Amino acid sequence: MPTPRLWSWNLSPFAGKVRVAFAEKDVAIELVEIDPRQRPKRLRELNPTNRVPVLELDDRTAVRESTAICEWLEDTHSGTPLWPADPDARATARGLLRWVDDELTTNFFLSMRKEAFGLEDEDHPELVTLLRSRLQQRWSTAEQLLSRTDGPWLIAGEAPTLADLAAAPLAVRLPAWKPDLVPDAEAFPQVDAWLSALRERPSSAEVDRRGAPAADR
Ligand SMILES: N[C@@H](CCC(=O)N[C@@H](CS)C(=O)NCC(=O)O)C(=O)O
Repeated sequence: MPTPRLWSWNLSPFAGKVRVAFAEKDVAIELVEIDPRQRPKRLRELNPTNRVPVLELDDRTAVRESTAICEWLEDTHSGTPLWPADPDARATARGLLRWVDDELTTNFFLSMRKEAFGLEDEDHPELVTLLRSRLQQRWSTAEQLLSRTDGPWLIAGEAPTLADLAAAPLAVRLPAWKPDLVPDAEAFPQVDAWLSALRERPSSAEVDRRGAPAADR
């Protein structure tokens, strides 16, 4: 199988989630870095939404959406499983992954993007503050979810599942970009342990990884 090509942006948490998953699985990818302000024409050909990540498999096949790309990775490669083997645990993990993406990752990274690139005309003027307060409100739910296992992962077991790995970009970026938003370790000890465990994995280095600029291709 030729090395798959991942269209990526190093600041994208969804591209970061895919890079982390490939590293956990020990599968090589060719990384193409986009500049979100000047997206290459080829990106829209591969993905009409013009978003990253996109996995280009060959001239005619591209997989869009970070979770779909990770599912493809799991289905096509052996090695460390990204999902639990048990169907009940697997379904639970899929639901938790969705929650991490929608409630943790999106609230934080959208607030950063809106702060950096500015609000759209239709956005609420306090959108950045709203998104951050939504994130703060989610820590107690995260604490409850993590308290159901012996830790540090969302599903009981030695290794993280994709539901955990999806939070790696948040675990790395939150203390680096907005230390004041890091959940209080005394109030949320399980969340603190979870984010630390993600940061300690070698795969967390992928959060910062940049590819070769798309313009060079
Ligand atoms: N649900 C998508 C989200 C992808 C996404 O929002 N990508 C962002 C970067 S983090 C993007 O390319 N946004 C461009 C835009 O919204 O115009 C996934 O999981 O892949």
